[in-house]
Amino acid sequence: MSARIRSWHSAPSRPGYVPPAGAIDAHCHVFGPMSEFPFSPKAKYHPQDAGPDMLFALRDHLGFSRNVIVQASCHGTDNGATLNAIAKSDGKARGVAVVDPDISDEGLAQLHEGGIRGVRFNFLKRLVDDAPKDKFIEVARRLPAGWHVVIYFEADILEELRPFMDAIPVPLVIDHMGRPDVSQGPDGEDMKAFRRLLDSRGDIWFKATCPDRLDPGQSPWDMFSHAVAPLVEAYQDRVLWGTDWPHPNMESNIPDDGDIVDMIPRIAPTAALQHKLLVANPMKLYWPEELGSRERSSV
Ligand code: 0GY
Repeated sequence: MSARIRSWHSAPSRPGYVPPAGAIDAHCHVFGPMSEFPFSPKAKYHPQDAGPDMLFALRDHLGFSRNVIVQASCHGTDNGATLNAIAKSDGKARGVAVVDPDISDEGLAQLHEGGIRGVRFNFLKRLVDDAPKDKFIEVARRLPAGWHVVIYFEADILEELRPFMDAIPVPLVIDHMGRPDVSQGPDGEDMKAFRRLLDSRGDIWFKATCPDRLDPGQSPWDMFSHAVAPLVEAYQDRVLWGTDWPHPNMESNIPDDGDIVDMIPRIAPTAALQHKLLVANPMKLYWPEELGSRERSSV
């Protein structure tokens, strides 16, 4: 096995921005601990342990209340580490699983019981060996009520994936906006194509995440905020936000999570937008039972 990498900042700063009460980090991961939850034999990177205690300490340090933990590719389709973190969260975490498309209905029901509310289909060749579209559609048709599908892809395959996405009968959440080239600005080809996708269905959500991955410059990631703020404003009822901690695969330019949080008021400048981004929208997807019927109705 290659050396285990540490992709996270050892002492993130405390952000200047204070998130609203109940704020949710809706895109983060856990790694291990590997003594209990080993890597998948197909893992494309091998990180050091970044378990639930570290995640929850960071959550408190940054001023957040809850987490949505997305199963990382290094754990393959064994969701043990993600379920373990959810179980330890006192109800403050829910998750998104990666499943073998042949998973039984009972297996899906068990994941629901463990706090999972969606499945992720990953199309990044550097992270997964295969992404069988037909099987993904079949499993999407069998998901428990209220679940959604999270899709991770890069901008160059957006058009190719359109028929696949059209065939998914539940809400979609697009990781990191499908990785547009933010240096093109808010009206660049990638953002235009992404807006066309969002306009094609009212139930496609997205994560305004990863300035550190998408902006070719350094913090404070001006290209990212310039390109993304208009998208957040235009689709404010369908946008989520997350730290992406522990920043899988980042071996250089590891971001300071305090800086990542300080991006929030730059892409969502008003208190009303921030509340939607951090509280109202993720609550609809992940804790709908805590909402009244009027707040739930737009999912
Ligand atoms: C992310 C991005 C990445 C990795 C994963 O599951 C993963 O390994 O999601 C990436 O390398 O771009 O969302 O964390």
